Parts: sequence; C-alpha cells; structure tokens
Amino acid sequence: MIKKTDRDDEITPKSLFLSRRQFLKTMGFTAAGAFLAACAGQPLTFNDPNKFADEPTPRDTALNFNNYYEFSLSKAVVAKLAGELTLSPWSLQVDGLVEKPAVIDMAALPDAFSLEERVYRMRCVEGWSMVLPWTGFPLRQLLDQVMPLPEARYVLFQSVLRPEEMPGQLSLDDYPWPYTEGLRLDEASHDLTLLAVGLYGDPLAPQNGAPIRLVVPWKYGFKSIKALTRISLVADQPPTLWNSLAPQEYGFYANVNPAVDHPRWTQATEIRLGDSQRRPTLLYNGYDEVADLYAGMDLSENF
Ligand SMILES: Nc1nc2c(c(=O)[nH]1)N[C@H]1C(S)=C(S)[C@@H](COP(=O)(O)O)O[C@H]1N2
Ligand SMILES: [Mo]
Repeated sequence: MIKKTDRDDEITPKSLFLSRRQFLKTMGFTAAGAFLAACAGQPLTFNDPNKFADEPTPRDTALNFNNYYEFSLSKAVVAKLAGELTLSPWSLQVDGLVEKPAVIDMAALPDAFSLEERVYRMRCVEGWSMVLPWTGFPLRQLLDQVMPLPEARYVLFQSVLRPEEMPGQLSLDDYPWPYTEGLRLDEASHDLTLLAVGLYGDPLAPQNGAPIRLVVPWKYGFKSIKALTRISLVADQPPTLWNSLAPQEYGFYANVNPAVDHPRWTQATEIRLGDSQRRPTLLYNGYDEVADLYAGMDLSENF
C-alpha cells in the first residue's frame, strides 16, 4: 500500500530532478562549470550584514509575480496567460551593422554557447527587487560571432510580436509593439550582460521570458527584455518602448540609481520580495564594476 506521503516523496522530487537533469543535459551544462560564476556583485556593506542579505528569491515568487505587458498589466495572471505562447520553433535573428548576420535556431543554441549559472539581483523601476539564479551566457559571445562593424555603436533588442497569442498587444493598442530595448555596444559587451535561457536550473518559464531573454542586472528590470526574436547592431541610439511612451519617466540608460528618483516615487529604497521592510537601493544595483562605462557622464541627465 502506498501512503499519500510516500507517493509525494517519491514522485515529486524525482520528476523535478529528472526535468532539471534533462534540461542541463540538453543545454550542454557541465557540472564542473555550473556554479563557479555565481554572484558577481559586490558584498553589501551595512552595519548588520544579515539585515540585507541576498538570499535567492523563492522560485514560486519569481514564477508568479511577473511584469509582461504583452499578456497583462496584472502580475498575478501573467503566468497563466503566458502558457499560451508557442515557444517552438523559435529563432533569434542577429543583423544590422555586422560582418556575419545570423539566424539562430533555439534548438541549436546549446551547441553554440557555453552556459553558466549567475545569481543576479533584479531591481524593478517600481521599487521592488528579487535575487534570481539565471542560466545563460554573456551576450558578448554572440556579438563576437557576428562581428560588429566599426559604425555599430548601439544594440537594439526586439521581443516577439504575436497579438494572436498575446492579449496585451491588442488591449494596449497605443503601445508601440513589439517591446523593444536598447544598450550602448560597450554596455552590451560587458561581461555582466547575459542572454538567459534558464532560471532555477530549469528552462525559462514562459512568464519569465522563454525561450531567451536579456538580463542586465545593473539597470532597472524593464531593460531586461523577454522573448527575444531579433538583435540588431545600429549606429544611433534606437527608440525603445518605455522611453518612447514616457521619456521623462524612463530614460534610455535606466541605470539603478538611488539618487535619481522616478518623477512619481522615490528610488532611494526598495522592497526585496519577501522582506518586511525596505532596504537602501545601491548605485548600479551594487554592480560597481560597470562604473567605468559611465565615467564623466552626468547620471541625472542620462538617467
Ligand atoms: N517583452 C517584455 N519584456 C519585459 C517586460 C515586458 O513587459 N515585456 N517587463 C520588464 C520588467 S518591467 C521587468 S521588472 C522584468 C520582469 O521579469 P520577471 O517577470 O522574469 O521577473 O521583465 C522586463 N522584461
Ligand atoms: Mo520592472
């Protein structure tokens, strides 16, 4: 006779384990390199080091509290709606000012890049944050393959346009879909800038940007565009969705900065999901190694 608790013990962990192993195997993820690159950020220096610890956010929270306007403005319903997105086949086009344009089939991607796990803080412009264990590879690896031309100074990122599967692309009819974002080429080439295909050791869930998304941990979360279909190298700063909709609220740079408030709320502090009190927000979200990219720039002008 199988008791209910026995069944739970046996079935749940084994199926989770198998799917995780399968994913790591499919993605060419080797045990040796798996956890070496975790947490590239600075240690936090407050009086009580435990008070503002960087524990990974519970998986359940990260999978059920999502900003993904193509589906809904309501964070709690995105997970369910995003389940309707067709993820396969999927290709990522890389074009523009490059020597070797490419179209990458997602199924072939694991062979082309070496994946690693990176635990990054993510700070949403709305004033909350999470700590997330991504699986991915530096965007730099892809840029090296396509070989940007000397005139290329910016990178434009485009998300999927599929109104038949994404109800928000119909209801938010004054938004300039598809979702777009942009980086300067030197920002895009920084080692911290990741293309992620997994989260918590599993393939990305649809609501977190499957099958492939950008992660730029020193910038507000809206720069980390989900469901990428196209990356274009361009000469000039490209228009981006949030910057076009409200340029006075969402700058092109969008570097996390406690000293530059959003016009409608403070950015000096944030609530880490699960905490009971706000914590100080750190310049560049604590990733001080990017400071050189902005040497000599007025950060309140270029917010
Ligand atoms: N395509 C697309 N990408 C997007 C968004 C979006 O609405 N559409 N929201 C952004 C915002 S505001 C945040 S905070 C993060 C949230 O990522 P998560 O749901 O994986 O935590 O995704 C970003 N990427
Ligand atoms: Mo966000």
